[in-house]
Amino acid sequence: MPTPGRSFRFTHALLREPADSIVDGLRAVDTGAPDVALFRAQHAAYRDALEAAGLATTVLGPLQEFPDSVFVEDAALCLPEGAVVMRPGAPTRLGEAVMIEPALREAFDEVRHLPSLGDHGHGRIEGGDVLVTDREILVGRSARTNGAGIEALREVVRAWGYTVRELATPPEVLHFKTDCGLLDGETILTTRRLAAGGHLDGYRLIHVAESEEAAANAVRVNDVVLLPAGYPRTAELLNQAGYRVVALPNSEAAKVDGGMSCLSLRYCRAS
Ligand code: CIR
Repeated sequence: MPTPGRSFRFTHALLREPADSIVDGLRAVDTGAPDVALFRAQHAAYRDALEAAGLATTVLGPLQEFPDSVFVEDAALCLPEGAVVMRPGAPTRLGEAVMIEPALREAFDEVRHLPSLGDHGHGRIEGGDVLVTDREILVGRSARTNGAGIEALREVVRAWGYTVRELATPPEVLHFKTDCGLLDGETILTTRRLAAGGHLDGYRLIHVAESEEAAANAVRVNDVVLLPAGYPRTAELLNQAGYRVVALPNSEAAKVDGGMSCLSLRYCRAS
């Protein structure tokens, strides 16, 4: 029987300092380059919030050659049993997985790679498409994550007792978790477009307020929910539902399609 709360109770987090090259980060719509100094300040506030939530943080040095490497969540999946190195679907991000592995080896006794399966060859999968709940691992197929990547992850985590369920990320959405976030073991914050497929049935769903879709990439960390600032009606909905919301400025990460979950890898370690 899995430990209740294992999907949102953490002791540690791994982050990476934004590099100056973040101005060249991938983005679906160009609304201007992030201001690097402001990005660093917002990143520091995010780290402070994780520490205030009880996590010990490690911040890795910036990687100038990988503009999007501040978004560490896409390069790995951290589970209580060990870490899995992802294989990002964005060609400019593939090397990030190699670069994060030494830090994973420091933090985990076990670090696994995705196998290459039969005719499928190397799959592609990014952590932003993976939502771990207390009972299963949901993975949204997307422009970055394909069926072979999902199969490979299934293969790796089966031995740890996890079930992987493949869902669909709406085509206009970058990652599955761009549009949803775990609130507790049974509850998911979601946009209506993500929930429309009915795939999240069985969970208690809280929908973000109308026109506040970008609030969906929230992340539950111990007793608080980190929410991007600027979405007051969603924050109020969560407050009313009994969650303790910490709203964090995210304007610069948002310019390159980043939200609350992608800026850290959260995990549990005994010491
Ligand atoms: C990208 O397009 O890959 C980055 N600019 C943003 C990644 C955000 N990651 C995430 O939501 N997990």
